[in-house]
Formats: sequence, C-alpha cells, structure tokens
Amino acid sequence: MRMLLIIASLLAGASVAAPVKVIFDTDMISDFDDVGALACLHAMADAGECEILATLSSTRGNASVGAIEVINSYYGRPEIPVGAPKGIGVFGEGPKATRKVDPDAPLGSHTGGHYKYRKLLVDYKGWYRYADADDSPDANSVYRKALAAQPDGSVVICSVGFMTNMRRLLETPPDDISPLDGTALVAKKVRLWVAMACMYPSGREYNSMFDAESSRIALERWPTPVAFSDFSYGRDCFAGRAVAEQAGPRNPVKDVFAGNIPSRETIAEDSAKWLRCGFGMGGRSAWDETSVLLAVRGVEPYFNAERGAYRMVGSDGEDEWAPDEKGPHLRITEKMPKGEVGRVIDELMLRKPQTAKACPQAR
Ligand SMILES: [Ca+2]
Repeated sequence: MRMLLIIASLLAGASVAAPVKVIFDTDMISDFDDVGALACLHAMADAGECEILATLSSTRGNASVGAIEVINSYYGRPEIPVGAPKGIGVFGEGPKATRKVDPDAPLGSHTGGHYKYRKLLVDYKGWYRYADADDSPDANSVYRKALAAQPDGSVVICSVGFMTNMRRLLETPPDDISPLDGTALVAKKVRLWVAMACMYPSGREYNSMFDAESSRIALERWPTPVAFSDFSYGRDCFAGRAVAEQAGPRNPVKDVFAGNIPSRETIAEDSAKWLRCGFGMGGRSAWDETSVLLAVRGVEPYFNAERGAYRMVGSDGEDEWAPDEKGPHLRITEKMPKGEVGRVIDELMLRKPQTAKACPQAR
C-alpha cells in the first residue's frame, strides 16, 4: 500500500512545501551531465526546494570524489559528506580501466573522458579533500549515517551513475550507526530512488551494464519505488550550451561544459551524427539533469510516466522494460517538449551560487 501511495503522490507532482531530502550518487568518470545535475541540485537547494544530505561517487580510484567536492565548494557547501564504494564496481579513469589513476601524474599523460575531472583538481586546488576517491570514506557508512539521521520515509536517493552503492548498501549488516541491516534501513528511511539507468524498451545502457551484477541485485531487492529517467528519454533532451556560453567569470560548471560541447557550427555540419553521440544545439544529452529534476520536483509538469519494471536480463548487461500497471518502477516519457525541459535545466545551471567561492585565476 505504501508503494502505491508513494507512486500516486509522485505522479501527482511535488506539492510538499518542505525541502526534499536528497542523496546524490554520481559516477563523475567520463560523461559530464553529472556536473550539470549536481549544479541543478545546488541551485534548487539555494531556492529551498531540496536539502543535499550527501554526495557519493559510484566509482573509485579516480578524481570523481574530488570533482564532486569542487562543485560542492563552488556552491558554498564544502561540508556535504562524500564517499565512494570499496572493493567492487568500476575502477580507475574509465569503466574498463584496471589500474588506479595517479592523482599527481601530469595532466598531459591522461587521455579520455576522465581528463575533464582530473583537470578540475588541477584548476581548483584547495577546493577538495580527496584527490583520489579511494581515500574518501566508504559510501556505505556515509549512506547509513545520512539515512539513520532522517525521519522515516523522507529521503530521495538520486543516482546518475552505476548502481554499485545501492547494491552494497542493501548488503550492509547492522552496525553502531543503526541496528537495521541495509535493506531494512532503506525500507524505513527512503521514500523513492530516482535512477538514471537502463534503456527502453531494452538494450545495454552505460550505468546499468558496467557493474551489471550490482544493477541486477539492486533492482531485484530494492524495497521502495524506483523512478527512471532512462537512456531513451534523455538522449534527445539537451542542456548546457547556455552555461558554456555564459558571460562572466569562469567557474567549474562552466569550465566543464565549455570544454566539452562541440561548437554550433560543428554540430550543424552533421546533426544526425552528433545526435547519435548525445550532442545537439542545446548542448549535451541531459540524462542526469532530468533525473535530479524528477527527484526534487516530481513528474509534473515535465513528464508523463509509465509503470512497470526494469530488469537486468542476459549475461552482458542487457536490461528490459516490462510494462505493468502494478509494477514497482516508473519510467518517464515526454510531456513538456524536451526543448522546454532543457531550458528549465539551463535556467538552474545559470543561477549564481548564493555563497560562491572566489574563482581562481584562469590557468
Ligand atoms: Ca552519470
């Protein structure tokens, strides 16, 4: 019954005056819509729409946690707890990496998608504590402390990376933080998990496939409703060019978008090719930003939603959606035109932080 009520309230839209209590879980490994998502979350926190309880990385042995801290610091919230998984999950500077990144190695020796996060640590020295995610606290203890301290049924978890931390959290035993095991603690404290994951109607999606075992366990055992902004929704909803082209001093959000979005002229030369790569005139596919919008503001007025269940199937990270009007999951579909959703996201990303750190000199 509780699950039905939660889904009904989510479908009806966010009408609760109290700030939504959010735990944000991101990969920060190669793609950069994560940066936009965390920026939107801070902007909504500045407006009193949400409270950010913790910010976790779902990857380890890389600059992910430091990058999260740079953005938290930019928005004046350097104290937000951070952590990363231990022992399992995606490791290093890419999903298939096998060795730890050396945070002191010259930037020029690093290539690939993780470069942008390593560069944040160089450009914003002093804005973070953990250059390597492995040195940060265990995500399990961060989650358990954050959940145990909150009222029952009040927390929304928003994951925009791998599902490693959700699986590990469910498997935690009782400890001195809480007498409840992980599954019981989640059932008691979490209202909703919003996940950027999976691909409608079926396929192999980045966040689901690279730690597929954790995805399978988390989706099968999670005891609360789960709402998805999946690959198929976000791929042609674009955001970020506005912040990339924003006038005024540099900041870490602008740096990442300005450095990673192809020019309008480049996209105009072959827009179909760039769409396949997740880029449009509006910027980058807003998979992760649409997820935080869903987590804080709910389904209305932005999205329609279908009930059902996502399951991991096969042996190679494939997922599959099964429509079911009594299912435990929701997936969002288009209601407001995606161009307008992108502008809602851009407006959040363009807001100045209320207590921003002074930006360093451009390097
Ligand atoms: Ca992500």
